This record gives sequence, C-alpha cells and structure tokens, in this order.
Amino acid sequence: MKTAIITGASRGIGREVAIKLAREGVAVALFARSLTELQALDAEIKIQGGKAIHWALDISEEHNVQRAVHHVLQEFGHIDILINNAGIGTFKPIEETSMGDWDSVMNTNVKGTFLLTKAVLPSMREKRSGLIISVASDVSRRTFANGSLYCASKFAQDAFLSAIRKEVRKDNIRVSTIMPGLVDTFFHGSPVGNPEKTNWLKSTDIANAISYIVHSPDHVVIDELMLHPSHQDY
Ligand code: NJP
Repeated sequence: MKTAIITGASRGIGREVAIKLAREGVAVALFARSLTELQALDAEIKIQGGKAIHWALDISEEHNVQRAVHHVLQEFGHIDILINNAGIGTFKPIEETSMGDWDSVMNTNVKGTFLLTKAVLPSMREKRSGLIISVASDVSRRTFANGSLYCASKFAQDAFLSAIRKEVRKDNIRVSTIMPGLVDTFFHGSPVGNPEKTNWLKSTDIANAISYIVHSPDHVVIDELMLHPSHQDY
C-alpha cells in the first residue's frame, strides 16, 4: 500500500487531497495544527474504508516535524509521498507588514517545506524512491501590489524545491510543484462558497492534479503544473 504525508490536511486543498488519495487506496498521514478537524477527517476516511493516521503540529517547529515523521514511519513502515501543502498568506502594504507577519508566513511556507522535505528524505533515499509534491502558487512566478511577503515566500519555496529536484533525482526521488491560481478554500480567512469565488478553481481541481502526478509511472517526472480558473486575469 502506498503511503502519503499531507500537510495542511485540516481543511481546503489538503483535506480534499487526503480524501481523494485515501479513496484511491493510499494510506494517508494527516498533518495540521487543528486536532479536532484532523480527528474528524481521520474518522471520515476510515468510515469510507480508507487508512489514515493524524498528528497535530506546527510544521515550522523542527522537533515536532521530526517526531511526526518518526511516528508515520513507525505506523506505516515507509513513506512514499510527501505533499507539502500547508501555507498561509498576508496581503498588505509593506508599511503595515510586521515582523510577526514576516515570521509566520516565511516559517510556514518556506521553513515548513524545508523541514518536512528534510525529514522524509533519509527514508526515501534508503529505499531509492519517493515523490515530493508541493502546493506553491502561480505567484511563485509573478508578483502583485500588497503581496510582497506572500510572493517572496512562494518564490523562495519554488526555488528551494527546484534545487532539491536536481539534488535528489540520483536517488530516484521525484519532485513536483503545483502552482495554482485562485482556489475557493478557507485561505486568508475567507469562507468557501463566497459568491465572488464562484468561478475560482475548486479544491477538487487541485486534488485531481495531485492524483494525476501520484499515479504517473515512475519514469515520468512532472516538474511543474500551473493551473488557473479560465476567468482569472494574470
Ligand atoms: O488554504 P486553507 P488552502 N502548521 O487556509 C494549514 C496555496 N495556494 O487550502 O494548522 C501546520 O483552506 C491549515 O491547518 P491548521 C496556499 O499558499 C492557495 O488554499 O489546522 N499546518 C490548513 O489545513 C497553501 O500553500 C491559493 O490551521 C498549517 C491549511 O494549512 C495551499 O495552497 C492560491 C500551518 C491551509 O488551508 C493550501 O491552502 C495559491 C502550520 N504552521 C496557492 N499553517 C488559494 N486558495 O487561492 C497553516 O496560488 N496550516
């Protein structure tokens, strides 16, 4: 049975990815900070016949990331797939952007990706296979006013992953980056289903893209996948 760690699984894209992969027969390890939401998703997946475990943690805390990955290895025996999905954003003029904003966005989007990737690599290297899929953003490649911090974090995340792709391919580990445009999730505190978001991508669109990568044959590396809703200007 294939196994996957999914960060940011408590809601939005990560939750949808977890449900889809579990239905497709992947054992899923659900990571996020909100324990109650993780417990509910874990139970939902099990009721549907899937295999799940969960671990509540802040992905920017190295010790907790190491403990969580160790727990997954103990429970599942191996890790085939890491999905770096957890992420946050703040959108303000630079004068209003605080050190606290800087630390929380950079620590989640960049440091979290670094810590999870570093933690899973030894076991993937040992078995000479693995798949690391990360949800970055279309703003890993473009910028916009009042998005300086979020754009900087997503450029950094993309650059980190692009270099890692070259570093680990000798061990048969594939690194894929998804770059979505606007997705109707809970991102930045907005409720799912707001009328203004009717034409945005849905979490299921990103889950389908991730499933496509997961089920691609071993000799195929999908370096990058950029998706936009057909009505988005960019
Ligand atoms: O957002 P949301 P999305 N440690 O808010 C978790 C990117 N993206 O699904 O910890 C651990 O519904 C949080 O869980 P919790 C975006 O940058 C989006 O849209 O319980 N987990 C929740 O499960 C991000 O990388 C759009 O609060 C942490 C999840 O992250 C990815 O899509 C456009 C955490 C966020 O769920 C998924 O975001 C785009 C931490 N420190 C890229 N901090 C878009 N929605 O339009 C947060 O280009 N989480």
